[in-house]
Amino acid sequence: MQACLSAPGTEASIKVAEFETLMMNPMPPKVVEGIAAVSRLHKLWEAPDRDKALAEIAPRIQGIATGGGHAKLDGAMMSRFPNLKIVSSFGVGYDHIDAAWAGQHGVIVTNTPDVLNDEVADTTMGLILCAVRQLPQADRFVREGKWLKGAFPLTASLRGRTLGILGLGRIGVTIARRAEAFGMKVIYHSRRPRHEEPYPYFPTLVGMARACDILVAITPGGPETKHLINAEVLEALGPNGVFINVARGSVCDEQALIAALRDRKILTAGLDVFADEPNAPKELLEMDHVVLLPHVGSGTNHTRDAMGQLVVDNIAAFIRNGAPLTPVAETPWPAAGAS
Ligand code: NAP
Ligand code: 8YV
Repeated sequence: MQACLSAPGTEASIKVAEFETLMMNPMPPKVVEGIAAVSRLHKLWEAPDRDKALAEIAPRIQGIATGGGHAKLDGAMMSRFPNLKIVSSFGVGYDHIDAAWAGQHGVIVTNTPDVLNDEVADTTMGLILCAVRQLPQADRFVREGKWLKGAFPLTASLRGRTLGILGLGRIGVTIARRAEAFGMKVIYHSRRPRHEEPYPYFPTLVGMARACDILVAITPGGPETKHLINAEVLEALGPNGVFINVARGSVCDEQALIAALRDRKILTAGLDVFADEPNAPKELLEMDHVVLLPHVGSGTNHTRDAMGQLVVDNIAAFIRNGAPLTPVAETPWPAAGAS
């Protein structure tokens, strides 16, 4: 590539062939190939001495591609790259990146919103059905030969149940539409009401927990949402209540959840995310009445390809004209005040 394209919003125009991108850990092969096609890609994991390689290339790095496994990218790490302009992250949640630091230091952070809404909403409905109807347990019942000795016990039902959504954002709304099709009533809590949506808004989470039967968490992670789901909320959900977490493990106080499940303060839980992935707490592993998934909300070939494409497209668009496609709220583009 010979082009020397103007890059508004950056200090100078960027020669495409000179744009250097760092990938610290392996990403899906299509992302690796895509970024290598639009810039000079450094695969840090292939370097025999990572620290030495980083010290040598750091001044030339303008882009970082990251994601998968949620390796932390904090201010201390980003400050090692004096010419860093863009961090393109795989996944819509970016609680593993210090986006506030990036915003204050002129670094754009991009994520992969919208392309995964349907997949994550499908997984959520699957998890709700599995938890309420105890489908994985029923599968185990057949495999273990228990059906030969008697019928599987009757379970709870979705009939007449109200779904409470914590975080009626892009994915939350997509879940709400599916829940309506299942005949469920939908209510929600977030910091602000969404007046364009038809669902009743609850200004407090405890208030919503009291009014719903199945509580789905689908907010971002990070300090602002840490342990929103606590003992009080679970108590309010009640003994027939079902808790579903497809947000981040940090949103739920896992010890409070374990106690609520053990003491039958809630009926069951379906969890796709955990505080210390890939470790799930031993107490949960030992409970037969909960359903545990290994963070597979968006985990299909179709959707991971779409997410990967957006990681590549953000870097390519930035190189082409300085305008990333999906910057996060902390690093808006054009920057506030830019003409
Ligand atoms: P989004 O459109 O930004 O929606 C986030 C929602 O959370 C908004 O409704 C927001 O409303 C609400 N919220 C934020 N902070 C809150 C707080 N402190 N208290 C109450 N509500 C709060 O994001 P999205 O695209 O739907 O994604 C949501 C999250 O889902 C991601 O950040 C990620 O953590 C998780 N996720 C998980 C998987 C998985 O595989 N399990 C896959 C994709 C995404 P207000 O701003 O009005 O409060
Ligand atoms: C991904 C997710 O599995 O988008 C998110 O926020 O949690 C999932 O879609 C994850 O980001 C990939 O590491």
